[in-house]
Amino acid sequence: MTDDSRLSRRALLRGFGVAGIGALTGCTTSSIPSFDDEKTVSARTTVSGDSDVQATLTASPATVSPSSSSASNWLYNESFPGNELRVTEDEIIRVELQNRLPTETTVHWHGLPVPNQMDGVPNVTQRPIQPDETFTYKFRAKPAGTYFFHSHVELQLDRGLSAPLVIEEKSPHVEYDRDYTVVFDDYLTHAPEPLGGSSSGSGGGGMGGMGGSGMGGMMDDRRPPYAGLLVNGRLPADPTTFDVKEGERVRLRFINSSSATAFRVGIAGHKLQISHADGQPVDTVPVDSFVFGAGERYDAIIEATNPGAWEIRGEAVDGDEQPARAVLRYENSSESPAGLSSWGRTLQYSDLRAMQLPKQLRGSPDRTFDLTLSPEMGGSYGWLIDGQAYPDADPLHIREGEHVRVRMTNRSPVLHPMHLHGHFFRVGDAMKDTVIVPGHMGSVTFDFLADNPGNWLFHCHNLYHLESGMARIIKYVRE
Ligand SMILES: [Cu+2]
Repeated sequence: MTDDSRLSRRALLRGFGVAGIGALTGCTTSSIPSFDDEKTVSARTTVSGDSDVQATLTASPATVSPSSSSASNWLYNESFPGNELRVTEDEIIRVELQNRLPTETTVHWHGLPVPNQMDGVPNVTQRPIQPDETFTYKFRAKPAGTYFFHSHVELQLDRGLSAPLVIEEKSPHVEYDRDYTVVFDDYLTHAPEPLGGSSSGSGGGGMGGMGGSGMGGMMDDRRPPYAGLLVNGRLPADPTTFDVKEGERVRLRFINSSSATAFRVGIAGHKLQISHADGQPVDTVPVDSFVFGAGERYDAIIEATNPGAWEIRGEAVDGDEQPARAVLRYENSSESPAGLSSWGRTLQYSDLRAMQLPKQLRGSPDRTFDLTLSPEMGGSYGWLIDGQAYPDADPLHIREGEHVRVRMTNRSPVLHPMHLHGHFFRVGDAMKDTVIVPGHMGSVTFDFLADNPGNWLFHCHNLYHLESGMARIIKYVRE
C-alpha cells in the first residue's frame, strides 16, 4: 500500500469534495478519519492469486445524448450507463482503472464486502487516483448478487460514472429463462453542483423551500435540476425494450443508480416476484410495485403469461419529472405499450425474509448507536448525523466480532437511503446494505456483524446529502 501519512487536511477535504464544509460549519479543528491510524485494526488482506476476470475501466469525459441536446459527461469506457461487469461467484476480479479525467477519482463496489483497501473511498480506504494514474482493484466476487460500481469522489456519480456489477449464483434459488438488468437513474445535462448556499437567497428556496404535494406545507428538500429520469440511459420518449416470449420466466435486476431519486416501480400487466433484496436472496414475495432509494437493488421474477407490450414505470417519489419508462415486449407484438394503471400492492421491508440470517445477529447487541438524521439549522444547506457534518464528525468505534446495532431516527421531512460499506446488515428479517429511513420521524434499526475490519463509510446515498455532511466513519478499534 502507499504511504498516506503525508496527506494534508486540505488534501483530505479536497478528496472528499467537501472543501466547503469547514466554512459551512465554522469548524477548523476536526477529527478527520485517517486510514493510517495506529488504532485501526488490520484490514482483511486482499486476494492473492491469478484473476479469473480482467477488465479495464477508462474514466474519461464523453458525450451522451439521451435527449436531443447531448451533454458532456464523465463515463467509464465512454458508455452510459457503463458496461455491465458480469462474473460468477467466487471468481477473482481484477479491474484496472485508468483515470483520464481532469481530476482525481476512485471506484467503489457498492454493496460488495471487499477488503477495506479495495473499497474506493478517497482518503479513507485509498489515496485518490490522480489524472493519468492507474489503480488496480482486485477482489473475490462474493457473495453473488446484483451490485453496481461508481466513483466515490465528489459528485462524479451524477456525471455518469457508474455501471452494473452482476455476480451470478452457481445455483440460484429461483429459476428463470432470461436475465435483464434495469438501471434507474436521474439525468443532468450539465456538470452537477453542490446544493449549497443560503436559504435567504432568491430562487433556490433552500431548506425552507415549500414542498411538493403531500408534504403538508412543511419544508422540502432541494433537488438538482434533472432533465429527466432514465432506464438504462434512455429518456421516457425513447425507451429501452426488453424482449420476452410467452411462457418464459424473466429475472429483472433493478438497480437504483441515481444520485438523488427514490423510485416507485411497477410493470403493467404483471406481478413482481421479489427474489433478492440488495442482491441477497429472499423467499419470493409477490407484489405489484416497490419503492427503492438511491443505492438499493431488487431482483424480481416475472412470469410472461400476458402477451402484448407493457410499460415498466419508475416514478420519482419526491420529484416532478416525467416517470422513467421502459417496455416489456412479447415476441410478435407490435402494439404500443399499455400503461401502468395502478401501483397495487407495494413491497414493504417487513415482507422480506432472507434465505439465511447470520446466527450471530440473534439476541441482544454488544454495542448500540442511536443516531438522528437531521438538516443543518440556520439557513445553510447541510445534512447531519447526530448533529455532526462529515468530515468534522466523530468516528463510530466498534470492535471485531461484535454484534452492532444502529438505530436511526429521521428528524427531517425527506427520506434518507442510508448505506453501510463493507457489510450487509439485518433489517427486519432481510439482509441489505442500503435502507430507506422515512421522513417525519421515521425510524429504522439495523444490526450487523463486525466481521470486516477497517474504516468504513456509513452515509446517505443521496449524493447531495452525502456531500453536505451526512456521513460517518465506522472504525474498527482494538481497545
Ligand atoms: Cu439523505
